[in-house]
Amino acid sequence: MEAITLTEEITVIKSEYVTSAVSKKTCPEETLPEIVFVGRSNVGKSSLINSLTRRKNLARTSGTPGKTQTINFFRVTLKVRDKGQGTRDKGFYSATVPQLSTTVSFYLVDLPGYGYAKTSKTNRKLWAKFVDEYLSSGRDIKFVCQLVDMRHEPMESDLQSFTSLVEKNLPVLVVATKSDKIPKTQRQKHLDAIQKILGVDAESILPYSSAKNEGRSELLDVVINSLIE
Ligand SMILES: Nc1nc2c(ncn2[C@@H]2O[C@H](COP(=O)(O)OP(=O)(O)OP(=O)(O)O)[C@@H](O)[C@H]2O)c(=O)[nH]1
Ligand SMILES: [Mg+2]
Repeated sequence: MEAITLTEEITVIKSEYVTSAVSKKTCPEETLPEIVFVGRSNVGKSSLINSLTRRKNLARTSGTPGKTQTINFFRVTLKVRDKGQGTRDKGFYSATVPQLSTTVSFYLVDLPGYGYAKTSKTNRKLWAKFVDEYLSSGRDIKFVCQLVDMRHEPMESDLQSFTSLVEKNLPVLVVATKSDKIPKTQRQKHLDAIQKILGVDAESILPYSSAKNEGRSELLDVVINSLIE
């Protein structure tokens, strides 16, 4: 009989749109842990929320930058099943400890992007103001995903955004999006450039493809760890 260790199994059991906010006051009253997505317009914030929840149109996406214009809250419930230690005999699995399962609920928070020149200056200023107000409001933000397009070096605006999150003492995970657009052999080079410009170590960058769901289980692991700490 061969002894094996099985890891946790994470399943999204519910995901729903809750509300759109444009100020601290219009954020949901119900407090839940929050995980936030920031980045340039068109970097793939809303697509990542759909990939994570395995929903096609939970968050609205577009090929044209400037799609998301409000702070959008999505309530998500995950089931985590700790399969425990087990033994496998001729393909049959028998657990030696009871299987435990826990459910956790939290918000995924989609933000308007920055850096899109075609949106009016007034709008951009307004978005930046309420996003900053939200990020500084003392809500229960577990961590923020700073998205950068894996194909390009981070821009000045990305560095500014990243620095401002760090200054707010928010834990930040850098997510390098659209990884499917770069051949596997080229990826490390791109990750190195991002690492260097943002001044983070390799473990703080997660390559992600919403098109292929690459990076999904790694990000779900980070989510679970942030929630159970
Ligand atoms: N190939 C590929 N395309 C992607 C990926 N993620 C997003 N896209 C595309 O990028 C475009 C922008 O995606 P969105 O998710 O709307 O981007 P956003 O960051 O929410 O943009 P704003 O709401 O305007 O700030 C869409 O055409 C998506 O299909 C990905 O992982 N791979
Ligand atoms: Mg969006």
